Amino acid sequence: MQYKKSIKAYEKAKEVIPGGVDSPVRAFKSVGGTPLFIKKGEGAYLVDVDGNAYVDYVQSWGPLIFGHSDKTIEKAVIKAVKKGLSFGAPTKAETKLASLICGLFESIDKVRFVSSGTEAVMSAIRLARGFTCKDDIVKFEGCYHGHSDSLLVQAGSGAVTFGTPSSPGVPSDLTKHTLLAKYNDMKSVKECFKNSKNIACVIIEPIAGNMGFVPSDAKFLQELRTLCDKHGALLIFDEVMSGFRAHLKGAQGVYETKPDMVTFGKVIGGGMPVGAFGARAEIMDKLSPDGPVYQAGTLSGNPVAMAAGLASLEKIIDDEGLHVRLEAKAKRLVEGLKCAADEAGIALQVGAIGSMFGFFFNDKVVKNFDDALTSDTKRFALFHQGMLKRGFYFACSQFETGFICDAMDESMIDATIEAARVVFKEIA
Ligand code: KE4
Repeated sequence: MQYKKSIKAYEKAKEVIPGGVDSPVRAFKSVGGTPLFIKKGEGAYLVDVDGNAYVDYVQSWGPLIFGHSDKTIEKAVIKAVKKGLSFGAPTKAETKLASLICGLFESIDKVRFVSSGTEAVMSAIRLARGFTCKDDIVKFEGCYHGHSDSLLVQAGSGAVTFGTPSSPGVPSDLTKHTLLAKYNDMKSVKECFKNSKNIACVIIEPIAGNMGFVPSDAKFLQELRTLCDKHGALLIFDEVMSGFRAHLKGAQGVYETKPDMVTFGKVIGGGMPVGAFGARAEIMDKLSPDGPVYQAGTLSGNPVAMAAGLASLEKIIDDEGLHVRLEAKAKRLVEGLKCAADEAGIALQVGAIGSMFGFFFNDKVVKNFDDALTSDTKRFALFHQGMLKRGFYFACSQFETGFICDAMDESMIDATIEAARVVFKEIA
């Protein structure tokens, strides 16, 4: 493979865009090489500006559960575009998508749409603080909830990829209200509640995807629920990534525990900019214009984005076997990778739930951020490079998650495993 046009495009981009990218993790900094500039996506494939094709296990970091250029979603978007791009006024499409989401989750009576996962979480935190009249929040080391100030503390994803889990520019006056706990560790959460009587909410990725793929223990989630009830704090499930990816009902379809509030993104926009947060009416009615908690957005509920989200969600809901099919492919992939790594004598931890999967170059099971950080990121980088040049596009960081889309078939999965068998031997 040659990357001449990507290299040229990257140099040009760096002249006018910081780091040449609009989101840091895309810069390939932790895996080396030039970020690929993409010409198009087709089904399970990405094609870069040099004409190289790749089986895409990133799928825009989660949104594209049906793969690229899905005809159903494309048709819905084109139909919406012909009626106008944006009105700044309510449309029935917003009500339809909100009703679809509320119908799936018993813990959600109402939903507010925004334009990104960051905006959904930022708004949910403000609402939790407004509803409880408390200021402190608990988050978990390694969980990433977007880049709003209060949450850029020991965050995962791009923040940890660049070793800046807590970012400059965030005043300590703000982060002093963010208490940190360890994922899957109740003792550390109880410590937070001992240190503060002012906790508005606990926010968690119930299936963490931003320290690498780390599912929570069911018992841990249930104990979180009990502790939040005891102290009058809201439990927020950040399902921006796991929503509709782990299961039709996200983590709530995998675990018994019910949250007070849920944040969504990615899949609910079908590839267009959509975020959302939802809860029971008692909480959501605190939001302006009926309630005092202010939250707003020019393009919130944008009709074109709503059309893409509706088409995506309706297709998911109508396809009862979708998540079973995707999980079977995810498990086929990770079990194949594990077997290939074992043959090469490489320690690999693997996992998959629904269409989400992950693996760590690590000889121990990863249960939290500290464990994840002991992974061999140099070997991950060599794996990433080796797979890329063989036409397989994995997330460009050990601290991310991979995705299976419905456009992938078993032959692609098996070809990925065969390529990995060669790469593992090379990097052993
Ligand atoms: P966005 O603002 O990027 O739409 O959503 C933020 C967010 C919130 N919560 C969770 C659980 C998330 O995974 C994300 C965003 N995920 C990353 C991928 N790990 C987005 C990729 C990027 O930052 O470029």
